[in-house]
Amino acid sequence: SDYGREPPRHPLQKINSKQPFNSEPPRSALIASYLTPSDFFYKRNHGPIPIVEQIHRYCVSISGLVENPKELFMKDIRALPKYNVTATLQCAGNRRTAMSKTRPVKGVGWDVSAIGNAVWGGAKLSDVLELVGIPNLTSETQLGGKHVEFVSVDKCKEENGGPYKASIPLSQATNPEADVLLAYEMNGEPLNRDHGYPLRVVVPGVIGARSVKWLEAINIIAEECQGFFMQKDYKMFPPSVNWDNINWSTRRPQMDFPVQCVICSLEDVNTMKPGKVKITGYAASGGGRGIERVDVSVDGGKTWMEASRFQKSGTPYVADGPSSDKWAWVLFEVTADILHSTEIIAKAVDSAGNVQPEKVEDIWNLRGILNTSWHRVQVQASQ
Ligand code: MTE
Ligand code: MO
Repeated sequence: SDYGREPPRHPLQKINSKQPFNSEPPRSALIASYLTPSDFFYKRNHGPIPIVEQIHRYCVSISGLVENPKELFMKDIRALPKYNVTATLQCAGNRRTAMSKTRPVKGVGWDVSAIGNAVWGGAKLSDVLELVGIPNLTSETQLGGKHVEFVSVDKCKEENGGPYKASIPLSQATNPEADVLLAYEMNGEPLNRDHGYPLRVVVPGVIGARSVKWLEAINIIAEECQGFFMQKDYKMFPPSVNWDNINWSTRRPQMDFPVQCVICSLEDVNTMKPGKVKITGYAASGGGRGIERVDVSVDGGKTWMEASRFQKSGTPYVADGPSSDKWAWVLFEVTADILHSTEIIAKAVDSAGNVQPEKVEDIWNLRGILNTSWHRVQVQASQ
């Protein structure tokens, strides 16, 4: 079958679906380091992993509304200035399993680890687009509301066997500060097959679905990409919409991810001896917004403590500060005395003052995306 040549995966990856392959690491792996090693990085696929054998023949075509359509080989992309961007990738379906406990939702079940933080190395999309005559301009009149579509080589059943695709606005694609990359490295190593070898898009601050892997074509188009994953999936609906009354065209494709925060040092239910407990996890927001604050409660939300936040050790983390990685998560840590059985909660505030919803019920949606409700874990104190 098409699934006969899948790459090897680390045995600690918890498999949520085999074909296509979807897996996430245990919670504890995420807080073991600021950068997530590719072995522990979640894998989110909609079809078999493509095989690219003759790398010197591999090329990306750039066409559509451009003056000079081009085919770029890996050597052409490597000849452009190389950037290393630390960016967190998060699947819109992260924490879906918890949402489905309120009411069933459609989609692959994920615990809290459909997220990872890596250094992506590659060319800036804005530089690539200059090669076909599109200047680095953010003026809307110049760009005329156009979009940049990314097309892969994988075969997805949602696309009737066609490739995975997505688009972003041309204004974001041509803006060097948006740091959109065509990446060929992850954490200093060549991308591996699971993560898009030989070349993938990385759109920092945006749900993972727009970071197309195994990139084959870039099209400059007048309208948003009409593919399944833009128009019939990865859209946020209110709790009143169900599969009988859904009208997909009433919503826009989700782009930036909202502020998120998760405790990773504990499972959903824990037994422990009363005493001091270190509570650790991640917090991240989309659109380049930093994390202003992380609040932790060890009494079910009656009182709150502020957690300390960090990215690289040694440098103090300041939200949106000059030395912070603006597209990356922060890890947080707080130590508390736990004397009785209780509920521990974490929630974050981003640099725009956005907060997380308290209850998952209030943001339930039929596709089970963007579960950013306060993260809760139960602790049973045992003598
Ligand atoms: N690109 C292709 N070609 N095919 C896919 O199935 N999945 C998307 C995105 N890019 C996908 C893709 C989704 S939904 C996510 S969350 C990220 O890739 C996951 O990237 P990762 O597997 O490297 O973690
Ligand atoms: Mo995703």
